Amino acid sequence: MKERLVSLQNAALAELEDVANPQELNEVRVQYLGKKGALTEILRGMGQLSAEERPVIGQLANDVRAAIEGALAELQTKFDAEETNRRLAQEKIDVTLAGRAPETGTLHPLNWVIQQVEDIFVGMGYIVAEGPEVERDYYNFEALNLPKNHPARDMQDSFYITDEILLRTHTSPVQVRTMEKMHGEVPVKIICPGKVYRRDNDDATHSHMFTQIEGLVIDKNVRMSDLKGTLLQFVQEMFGPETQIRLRPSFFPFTEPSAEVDVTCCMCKGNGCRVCKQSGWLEILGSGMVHPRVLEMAGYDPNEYTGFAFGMGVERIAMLKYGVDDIRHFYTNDLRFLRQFAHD
Ligand code: 2U9
Repeated sequence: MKERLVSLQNAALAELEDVANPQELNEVRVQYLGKKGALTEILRGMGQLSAEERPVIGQLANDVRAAIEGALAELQTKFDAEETNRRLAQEKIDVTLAGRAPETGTLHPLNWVIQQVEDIFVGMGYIVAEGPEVERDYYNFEALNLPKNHPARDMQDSFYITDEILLRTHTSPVQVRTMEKMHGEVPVKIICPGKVYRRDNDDATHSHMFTQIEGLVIDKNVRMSDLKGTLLQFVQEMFGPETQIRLRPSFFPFTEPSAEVDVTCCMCKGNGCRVCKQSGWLEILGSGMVHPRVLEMAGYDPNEYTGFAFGMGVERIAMLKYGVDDIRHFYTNDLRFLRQFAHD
């Protein structure tokens, strides 16, 4: 048995000399030290040994195991180091290589128009105000002189959440909330951009969600001529210095008197074209003097203060300014469309 153990050790160590990779190393390990390996096989015969022989052979068997395990571990360390070196060489990165520029997005055309309109009005001393899109019936309708039976409050036209709560149909509630917060202080000079919701069927010119910008000024001695001068200044900065405006009488429950505002067509400079249907004019705004009841409900004495307000659809402005023929282009996020508005 002693001879068998010694020759087993010699055979194992000789075989290990020719081992070239971790797979072969493992095969040798299984062959000699595995559960069904050669060493186990020899040790099975231990039972037949005498009481004197057993500890001697046992010790020898342990030495043989230790010698083979030592040789295996040494080779394993060598293969591990080789593998580490191989990976270090293969996965080396050149930190001096020039980086790849990240792809940056561009401002969405609607946000760009909002930014331009805000810049123009901030230049005239206005403050930008925002408010919730889920709104109370009171702020969206009641406070704007739209009584309970008014057709614009029809359940068919608005997205109601409960009897008292709905998705705002215009940004006007932001103005009402601002007036309340000002507690009768003047001047109020605000511009309110934001999303609004109406139960329309979507088509080339309608969307159930669109973007508005409304403005409100309240002070002493605010007149219709202030409204007209403000809007003229705005459209000339927005569409070019030759742009003219024309006011047509209109009706809104929250303004009196009310006017719809046309600008000279930015496509044909007022000469008549397909876009303006040969009229030379494009409708872009609604406006008027704030209704005395609206002032009063929000805490402003209509005998002391007057105000003007106006509202515009951002999509419509963008469509006219950039010649976009379908409002749905703004929401479908086709990069070929959006990239046309990339600018510095
Ligand atoms: C308060 C008082 C008055 C806001 C106004 C309009 C006229 C208007 C439309 C333009 C196109 C909506 O997007 S659109 O469909 N808006 O015509 N909006 S005056 O009047 C107000 C607002 C708030 C407290």
